Amino acid sequence: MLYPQSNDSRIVFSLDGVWDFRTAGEDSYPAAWAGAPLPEPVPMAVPGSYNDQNDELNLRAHYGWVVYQRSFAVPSRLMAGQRTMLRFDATTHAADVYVNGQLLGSHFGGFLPFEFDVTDVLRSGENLLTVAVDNRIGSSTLPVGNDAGTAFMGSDNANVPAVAEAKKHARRQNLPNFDFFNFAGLNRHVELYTTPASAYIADITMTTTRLVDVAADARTAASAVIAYDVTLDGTESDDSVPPSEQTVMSMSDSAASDNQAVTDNGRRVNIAILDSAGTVVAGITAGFSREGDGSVKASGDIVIENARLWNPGAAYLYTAVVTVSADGPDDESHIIDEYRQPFGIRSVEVSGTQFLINGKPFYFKGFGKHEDSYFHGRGTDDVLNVKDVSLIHWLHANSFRTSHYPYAESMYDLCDREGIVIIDEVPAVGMGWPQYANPLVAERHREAIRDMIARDKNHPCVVMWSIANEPGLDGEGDRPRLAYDYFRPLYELAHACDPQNRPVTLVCCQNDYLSDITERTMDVVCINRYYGWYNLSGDLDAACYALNIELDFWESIGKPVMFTEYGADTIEGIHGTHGEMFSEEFQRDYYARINAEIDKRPWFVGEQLWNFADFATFQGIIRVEGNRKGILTRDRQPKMAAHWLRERWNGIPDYG
Ligand code: BDP
Repeated sequence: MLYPQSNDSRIVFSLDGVWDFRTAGEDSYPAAWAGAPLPEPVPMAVPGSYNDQNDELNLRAHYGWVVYQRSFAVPSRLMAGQRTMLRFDATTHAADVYVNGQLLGSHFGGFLPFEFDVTDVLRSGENLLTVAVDNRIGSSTLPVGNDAGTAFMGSDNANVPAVAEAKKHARRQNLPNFDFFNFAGLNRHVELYTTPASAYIADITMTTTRLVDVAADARTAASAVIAYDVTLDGTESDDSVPPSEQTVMSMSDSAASDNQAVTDNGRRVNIAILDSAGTVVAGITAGFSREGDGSVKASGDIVIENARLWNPGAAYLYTAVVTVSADGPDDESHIIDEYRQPFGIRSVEVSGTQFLINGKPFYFKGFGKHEDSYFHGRGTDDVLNVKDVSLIHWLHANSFRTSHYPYAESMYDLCDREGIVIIDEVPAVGMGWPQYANPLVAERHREAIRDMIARDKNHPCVVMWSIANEPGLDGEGDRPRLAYDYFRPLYELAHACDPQNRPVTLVCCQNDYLSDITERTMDVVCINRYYGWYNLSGDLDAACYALNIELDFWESIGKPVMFTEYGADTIEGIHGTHGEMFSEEFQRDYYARINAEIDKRPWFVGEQLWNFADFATFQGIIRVEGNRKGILTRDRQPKMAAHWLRERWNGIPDYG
């Protein structure tokens, strides 16, 4: 699914703004609300989580459905003959969407886009858009919650009669099996956009398949072969077409060459490759052909001479200007549709114990993050994203993981442009044995992997896919292969979906690494470790001793290994001469000691600590105003460790 774009063939209308809002029931919402103005609504900004936007309603505690509504008018003359789509960048977690009282459909899954064709639904004048959103999580959702609904975080005390009785009467609430606040609602942008109706560009894939003579600094290659793949759809896209012929043009030819391959229905694609200055450096014209699965595609190779490579810290982007055209009855060529797809040229590969970008061993310096901020919750916030990227540069970091769900598209665009490396993660967090036996979870998990890779495949910043965070792994009890049997097909699916065949990982919890059989089968071993915090708490000598024992084991596996989490809760302003837990000194000392151990291991390919910044969590007895493991506060001020890490990372090059 291509991100909506305005150009000569397409229009985008934003539906962001202040909508009407009502809370509804746990299991349902009044049907009448779908087709008529909401009774006594409160204002609610979109994009944004609803939880922190209203102080009269207790929206952090809300459990179940809410209803959003707004009306809008469209310039029907502009849209005549066009295909009109209604797109949600993400709604968390389930949504029913109505236009003028008509149910368009439902979507499940809180972090990836979905859309509906509203061409025949919209009317001229005002249209009423109603979106009902359910925030409930449970044992079949991703991320995973606790079905009970009235269990409590903290001590269970089930044997205390009064507690047991009170639980029967307690309000139902979301109980996450994960440690970030369950921010919900219309978290990301809502747009209407058009494409041509008869034939439109449905998808574009640009994949670096070969680099020739990469320079020692990996900034350039004598040439790069880019595989392109353009999918055409629409009411007339499937006119039978024969296999196409195509012409590869290098920089010395012009993209406007008249040596064009034209199919018998006359429809053809032109791809002009622009460098960052907007100069055409290569191009191709090709016809479409019908694939075995019925789709209509144009695919082949484009060669770019003297290619500039995308590198961490030294990004370089090209743009593929994709134009579909056909000859009209007047024999003149007419443009049917067009789309500008940015892409970067780079390779990613695991070789032995190294993680190679453009053939050079890369070292990950960075963090796990969250989409999380005051007032917005998990709502898309470009000011925050720009600020975070500037802090990543300030820290001399080069990467982060989208823990624990795919982020808004604009963050990937920023990282493409700023040369920041991303490990892209699906919202599979909180998983264990009940989920492995549940086919609905497996189906949702497959869908999340497919949709994430389909959405993010062209981003050069994405160098690895993470198919889960800290799932229960095998080795315990009498079901030794359950996790392996569940995750192996997903690992293979991720590889099969990715045209670039990037490395795939699963991020593993502090566990019995000797008996676990799944983590070691990943392309990169990604470990979350809390020696010195959750275990051996406060004793950094013991923590280092334990870590070294475990690292000796990973050395024997012969794969690249990295931290994807390690850290210590730290309250800014708490200090101590001997750096006890929760003090700023302890966090700094923790990183100094643990990092000194990994520095001895050349096969250790990265340190992504936990977390970039403090973030909101569900309330509970181990969280004071959320998770405080940030090296920055929630309002992005550095703790003492941030200054220490900044100096350390300044001394560690991206390429080892
Ligand atoms: C890990 C989780 C992460 C938590 C972190 C913590 O992956 O989401 O926030 O622990 O407890 O288990 O700080």
